[in-house]
Amino acid sequence: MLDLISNVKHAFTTVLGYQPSHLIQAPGRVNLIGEHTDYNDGFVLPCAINYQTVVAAAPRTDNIIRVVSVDYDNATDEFDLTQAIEFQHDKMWANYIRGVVKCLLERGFTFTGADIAVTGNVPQGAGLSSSAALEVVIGQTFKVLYNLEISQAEIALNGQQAENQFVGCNCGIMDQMISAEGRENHAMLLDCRSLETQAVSMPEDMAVVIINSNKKRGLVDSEYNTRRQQCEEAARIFGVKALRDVTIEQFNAKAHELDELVAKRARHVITENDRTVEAATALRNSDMKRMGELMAQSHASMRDDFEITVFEVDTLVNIVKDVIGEQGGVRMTGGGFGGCIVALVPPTFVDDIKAAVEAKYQAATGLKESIYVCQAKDGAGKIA
Ligand code: GAF
Repeated sequence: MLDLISNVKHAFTTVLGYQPSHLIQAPGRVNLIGEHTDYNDGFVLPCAINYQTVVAAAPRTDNIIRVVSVDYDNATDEFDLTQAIEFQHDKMWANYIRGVVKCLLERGFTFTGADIAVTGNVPQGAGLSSSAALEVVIGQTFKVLYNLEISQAEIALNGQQAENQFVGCNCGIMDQMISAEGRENHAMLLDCRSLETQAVSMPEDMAVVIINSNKKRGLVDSEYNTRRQQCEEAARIFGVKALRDVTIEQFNAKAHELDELVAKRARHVITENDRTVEAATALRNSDMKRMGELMAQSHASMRDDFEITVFEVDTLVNIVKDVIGEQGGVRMTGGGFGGCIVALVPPTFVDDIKAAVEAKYQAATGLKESIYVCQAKDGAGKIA
């Protein structure tokens, strides 16, 4: 984080010409279990990670927002709060900031401009929520600069709204909520209907290992939207608001009335919800054997029923499984169609995992992995 801070301060002072008044951060996340359940009003169990988006900022009085993006060669964006805030087709990164600002204004928050420099080390396009971290850090920045009376949950909802309505990606609420409300050394059991959260302490003797398959995530938006539609169709047939309201017994009794593909999608969501709630208990009790079983079932369900894993990701999961046996768990994490796997393992296994992946993954897939050993960190806030 020290590098991020010094880079962002440097960009602020060199490009904008004076010292920032505040430093703010928001983390990326890894989801331990509960995939594609958030937009079904279900449960998720993510934790915030020690990869963050960092902002240096200062307020202005002339209704202008100026932004410098360190990660895009100090590219800049500028807009006026008194004019319509337009989508930028040639500068995608700027739309996350524009969208968040526009949604804050629409919610009735008032402020008079800002200078913002932004950087981050959340891997982009890996399924670790770099977009949510950016949306949340910008919401948090305005909260800090203008003492806005906005809760962390509303910062998350505002970020999701920006992504859904301005950027045009139909995501659920998990990523923004964990980035806004994560807690050090804890995972978060989130009820995506009520937005109630429970902090679940991470067992001390477990490492969180994230391995990026570096398989470029293809067709993510269209496949994601198709899955959402299939889940909505299943909910309609069951006559409920969302699949969260269907038990596995109810599903089994009526599954034959559903189109085969829709039934598989629904079965993933319904069983994943149950697994996620049980996993929170397993984690809380440091019952890593059960946690490992649940993560394995989750992966199989994503592979066979929801059909969102790819060869590279399945390969990584199998390599890690062969190393850890019953000592922990491993599964794909995030939206799918590429991206990362997550393993919860005793720290003594980390070197063996690295060695096994290095020896086998590239040989099997032609791709080179990236490995991140992470800790669960606090959600968004001011950097002291
Ligand atoms: C992506 C989405 F942004 C989340 O809302 C969630 O649906 C996830 O995919 C799948 O669990 O990260």
